Amino acid sequence: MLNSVRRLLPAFKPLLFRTSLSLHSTTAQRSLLRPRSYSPVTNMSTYNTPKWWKESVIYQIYPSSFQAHPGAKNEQGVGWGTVKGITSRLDYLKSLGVDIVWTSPIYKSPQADMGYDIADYKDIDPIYGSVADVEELIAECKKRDMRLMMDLVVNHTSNMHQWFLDSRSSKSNPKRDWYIWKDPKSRNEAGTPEPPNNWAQILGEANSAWTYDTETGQYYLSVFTPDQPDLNWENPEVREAVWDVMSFWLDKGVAGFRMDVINMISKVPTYPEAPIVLDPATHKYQPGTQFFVNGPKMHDYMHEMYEKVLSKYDTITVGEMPGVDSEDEILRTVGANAKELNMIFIFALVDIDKPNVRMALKDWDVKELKSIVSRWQNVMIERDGWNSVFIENHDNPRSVSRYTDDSDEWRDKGAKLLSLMQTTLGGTIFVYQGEEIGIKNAPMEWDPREYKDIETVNYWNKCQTIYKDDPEKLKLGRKIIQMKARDHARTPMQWSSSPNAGFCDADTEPWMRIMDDWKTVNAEAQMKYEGDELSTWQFWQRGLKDRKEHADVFVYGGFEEVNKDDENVFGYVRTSKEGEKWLVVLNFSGKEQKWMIPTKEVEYWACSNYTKGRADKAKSGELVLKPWEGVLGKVSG
Ligand code: TEU
Repeated sequence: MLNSVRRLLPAFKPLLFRTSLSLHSTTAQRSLLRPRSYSPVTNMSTYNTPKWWKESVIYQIYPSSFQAHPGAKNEQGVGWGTVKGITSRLDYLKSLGVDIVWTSPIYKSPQADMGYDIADYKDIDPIYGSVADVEELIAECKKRDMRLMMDLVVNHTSNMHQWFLDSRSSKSNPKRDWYIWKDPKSRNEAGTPEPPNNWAQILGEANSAWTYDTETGQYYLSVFTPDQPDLNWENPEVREAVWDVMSFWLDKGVAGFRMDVINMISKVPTYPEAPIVLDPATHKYQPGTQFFVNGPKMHDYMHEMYEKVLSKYDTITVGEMPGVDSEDEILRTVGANAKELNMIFIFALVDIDKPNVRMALKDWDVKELKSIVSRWQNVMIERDGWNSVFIENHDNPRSVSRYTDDSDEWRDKGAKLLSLMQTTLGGTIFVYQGEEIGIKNAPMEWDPREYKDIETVNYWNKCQTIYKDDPEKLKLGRKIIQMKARDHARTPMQWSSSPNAGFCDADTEPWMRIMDDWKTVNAEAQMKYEGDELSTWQFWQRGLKDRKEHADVFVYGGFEEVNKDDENVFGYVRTSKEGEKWLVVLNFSGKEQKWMIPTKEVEYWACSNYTKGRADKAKSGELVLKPWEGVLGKVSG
């Protein structure tokens, strides 16, 4: 599949320009890293001090697509997931091994960006339910010894938030300074204004990050879309308002927050022009991320948040932090004594195929994947930080399609291989809705109009305008959508072979097309599957259970990558403080591989993605791995 894309790539140069501040670690950067082989957890470190938020299993719910309760429809009469629907599935989540449910935003919102545009932080959107429903969800979680984590989206609000409506109403409104307003850079002869700088919108890269307001003759900054004006964090009233929102939900008993683009809250105050990295013939506006990712005052704001709110509660906090690669910078947030956040989402792995904009392609290989994973495992152990372990979320394509082979022949093996990797890595583990049954990307045959996400809609509109006379580029545009669109993660959950996959009522059309394979690929079928090997769901359940039972090793243990130079196989040893050792060997290729066992004797191979129980394989010397095979072996001390 990748090969056909590679052939098309040279025709599509503009998207391959590199940013001066690369969002990935380049070869040059990587060579500066200290060579790392074995990272034991030292006595000085608090890395392996047990904490509930370290060993919890978190499951991310994309609420519109998870479960509609009976009779639930949105205003357009289509099936839409609800809070009551989530509550009805808590037993399912419990049986998978989940401790914390994180739901993407369910607050009041016009849904321009699926709830990441919030119009009232203290209310729930009626399409999802009510505050009382959330209180019930919290209580039902508690009964099962589970917790609820909310999404906190405070880099920006909706343009329909009362704060913004007030702010835009006049230049003298007391809320004017709650957002970032600037005069036009210039006006042409006809009086048409030019935005204050050339920054591009993130979810519509052909457009400006600034939106003009004709009433007051100024632009406001809206780095994602015009519907999402950026809050002005320089203003202390804004920060107080955010602390108030956080306390509101923490007082209701939520466990903590996943914080949306929390590293974008501080902008370089001079708002400089972005360097030209995309072809200016087709892209008038350029990525300005380097001027608002980990900006000058970010850590001041994070400390204030900690002091004013987080230090008063026992919370779980996860910052979404795209575009930052510096270890020092990341440790300033997640270091044990940083007094900022418990952990962040580092984007390196999910950006492995990203050049300078997300809707584009970049080649990658298994060695790169290995080095990214090993690097962050080692960094956090050596520098007393903490990792989040994830490869899917609502902004990314499906992992089985992206990192393995999603054909009928290999899909289950691939999904289980990725499960084995994640359940044996150090840090707090995140499972994304549908990942546990190996949902894959929608196929090429889906018309681009099936995609609902504003990013894809804007991207496809742009392709159709810019490349209207170039069928090859349009074809590549479609391919990019098939490989990268965020909607792959947003198709409704496949619960069973009942109508609409059990997602919504039989006589209600789901808000988004369900994957065509739901009759065979669904949670119910996989939970009761009986065969020579475990289903993907059962494999996840097993992995999460083993991880908990051996938390000393898999959550808190040391990490050592082995046979580093192998181009296809990722091998590593995890070791507990007491010396319990496990070897993980993952064949990231569709071919049989021979691999030398580097450790002493393997006592037994506890699991494989090809078997139900123990695997019968060589215990020393040469190990033969089948395509996409992953094995976990107990190593003698
Ligand atoms: O995403 C921020 C982000 O930078 C990306 O993951 C984003 O999806 C990608 O850059 C698009 O090319 C967060 C949310 O997770 C996402 O769903 C929202 O759209 C975005 O913030 C704005 O709130």
